[in-house]
Amino acid sequence: SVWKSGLRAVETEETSITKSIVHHVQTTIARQAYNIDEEGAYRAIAYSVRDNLIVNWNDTQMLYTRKAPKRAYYLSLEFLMGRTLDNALLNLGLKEDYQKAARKLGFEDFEELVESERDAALGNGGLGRLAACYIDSGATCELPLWGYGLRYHYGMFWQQISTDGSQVEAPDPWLNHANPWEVHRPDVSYLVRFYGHAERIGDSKAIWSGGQEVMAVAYDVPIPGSYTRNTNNLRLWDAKPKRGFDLNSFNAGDYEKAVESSNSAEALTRVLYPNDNHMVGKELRLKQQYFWTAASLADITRRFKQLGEPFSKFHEYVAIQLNDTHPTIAVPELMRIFVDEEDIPWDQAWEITQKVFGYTNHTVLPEALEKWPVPLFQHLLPRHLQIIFDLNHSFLQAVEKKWPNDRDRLTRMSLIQEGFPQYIRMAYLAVIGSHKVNGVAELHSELVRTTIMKDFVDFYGPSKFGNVTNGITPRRWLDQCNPGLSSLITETLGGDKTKWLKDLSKLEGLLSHIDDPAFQKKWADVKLQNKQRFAQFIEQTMGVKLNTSALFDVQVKRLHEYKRQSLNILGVIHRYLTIKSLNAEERAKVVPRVVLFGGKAAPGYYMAKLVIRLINNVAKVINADPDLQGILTVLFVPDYSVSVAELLIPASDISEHISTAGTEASGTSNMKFCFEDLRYNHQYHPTSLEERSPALAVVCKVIAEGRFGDGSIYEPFLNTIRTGDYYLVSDDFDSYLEAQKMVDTAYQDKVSWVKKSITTTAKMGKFSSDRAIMNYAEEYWNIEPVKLN
Ligand code: 26Y
Repeated sequence: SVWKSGLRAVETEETSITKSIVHHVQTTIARQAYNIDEEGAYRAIAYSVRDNLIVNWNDTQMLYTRKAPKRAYYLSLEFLMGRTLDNALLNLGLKEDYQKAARKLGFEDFEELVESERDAALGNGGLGRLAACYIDSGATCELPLWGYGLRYHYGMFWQQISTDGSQVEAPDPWLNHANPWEVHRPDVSYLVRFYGHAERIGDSKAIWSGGQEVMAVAYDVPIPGSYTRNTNNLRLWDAKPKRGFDLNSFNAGDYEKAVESSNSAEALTRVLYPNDNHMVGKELRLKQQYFWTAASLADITRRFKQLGEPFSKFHEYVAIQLNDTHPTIAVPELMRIFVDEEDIPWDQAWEITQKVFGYTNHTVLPEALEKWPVPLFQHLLPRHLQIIFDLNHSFLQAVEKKWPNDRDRLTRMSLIQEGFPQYIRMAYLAVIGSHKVNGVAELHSELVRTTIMKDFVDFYGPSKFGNVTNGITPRRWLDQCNPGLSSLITETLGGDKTKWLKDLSKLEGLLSHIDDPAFQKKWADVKLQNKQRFAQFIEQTMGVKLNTSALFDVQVKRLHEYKRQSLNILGVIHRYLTIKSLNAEERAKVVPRVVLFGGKAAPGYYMAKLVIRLINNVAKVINADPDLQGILTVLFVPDYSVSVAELLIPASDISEHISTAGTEASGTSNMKFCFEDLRYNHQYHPTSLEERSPALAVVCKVIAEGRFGDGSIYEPFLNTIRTGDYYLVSDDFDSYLEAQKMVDTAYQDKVSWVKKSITTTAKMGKFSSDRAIMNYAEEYWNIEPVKLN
């Protein structure tokens, strides 16, 4: 076949694959081949696949070292990877061979083996999953691109739903199971300092000493490209105490304190903070940010130094992308390395620094913009605070020069927000430290330019502020999770999967088949099979039967007020009340629906958790009502994750993106920017809920009266709608119901629905993360592909 010959040292003949698996059964996991369970078989297969990845990884890294191209580094505090085995096998083109080998060893159902892998859930949601898609595309596009992140011992929490319908969080100790996909590199380690004191010497340099030192140790995760041998690296840092434990305390006879101090070092990479789009100013979180950033920059500068080039050329070899403001401390850290450690004059150091960094903004929500108290910085990172104040000083001088005597402007643009305490505005620091800033969708980037960054656009000019529309990897999100559709597309487009999988614009070729009834039938059959696959999963895990001929209406995303799961569930209640009021004959005409919710709420987010509770209790009532059987089913799928998404998304007919206009960074729908005016109306011309939406008033009344369990529980939620209604649920409720009616009508015309579905897929080409990553490579990083043969 096309691909097999692409592997070098590790043979891919079926017999040698079997041999390699058996070898790992007997050695790596130390068992007998005849006495092995699913989990053991999964691990042996994973180690065998990893052998292939490592050979390719080594060759790729040697090639990059030899050719010394400019490299890009993606700094992200989150990489929401999900499972690796299936993805790696597909990218290598070895899935069938491994399937056959597994069968020989007595494992008929390969998917079951694949499912015994745990998700690597090192991210919250969109931003973390984006990072995972981007490193897949970086490898596929053969770009010299590495990711840098943290090796959290506990990933995103495991969400359970208690009997009263509430979210309960449990830890996710994913590393308690061996992780075959990482390579521990104790030889790659750096010391990272915290606290201590900074003493100025001269007018720009300083010496930072004392405090605490923590060791950062590298764990490398190979990232295979799709149908290429190029295999990139995701380097995750783990924290270790400098010397096992604190020797000083030990010698002083305080064994417990010694161990305690080692605990505090290891606490750094203990857990992923489960907040999404909401800033919580915890010291440990800032420590994580600096620890990861400092280790990554130390590693990047060490690699640069091996080239033997002068630091004046640093930006010709290094591009660093800041995934949101989380790594912004990298800006003063690189200045510290240049000025304090490498003796580079301040002005030159600043010029190079700005050329190195690019900053991606993912939100305009004020509550998500990072601000850190100056006193905390002073304590934890005294040298960085000096650098930030020095940078701010010369930046404000430049602003003053451009707009003399404009005090308001200086106050607005300062890196420091005045007050008690003062705060450091991380987004502004990221902007002044970067050569380019981008938003993640056309609409969002325009909002960045005209709202939160307006003053900076005036100062630097518009060319510094661009857009890179987000993308997703078609490998995981089409080929891997929807094999039925993938095969149908391949057979329709001429038999070579790699052609469209690596150039997604080729999907447009589907349009010429859109009127072919046989093709339409196959397309609809794939959807039905995906619904059946998902229904089976739901029956096994939740004991609920789903009507697979119903319209599957899905809203899966983090629980957040701005995303308005509230609007959806209130609409569901309205639908329920409407159906209840119909007679049997009318009911038979209703378009059946399965409404699926999924997503986690930040553990401290009271209102989001209350909405989860409401959804679950509405589901309980509706699903138990014989009048609604097969017509309306509502489910909250617990513990939504990458792996659940891979089952659920292919089964969906519609997906709801109903956030308040302008709040979802990557929302591309043409909602109007009218929320300011509407909020003004609420504040100054308060009208009752009955006036704003009689239909919604009834729904709220029914909740309050206790139809879905004790109504008083939901009072705080209902009050957010009755008064203030910051997220404009009542303003949009009636038109939301109208839109849902249109969906029902459209769904009844099966042929036209299938055609809509085909058109949607055919026009998805632009949203491949390959296009997005090439956009970054060309316009932000100035890097080029380096192909491994
Ligand atoms: C400051 C900290 C608490 C924080 C932590 C996580 C702030 C933000 C986040 C996560 C943000 C996030 O996931 N944003 C999403 O990024 C996606 C990729 O660009 C967008 O598609 C999505 O609209 C945006 O909400």
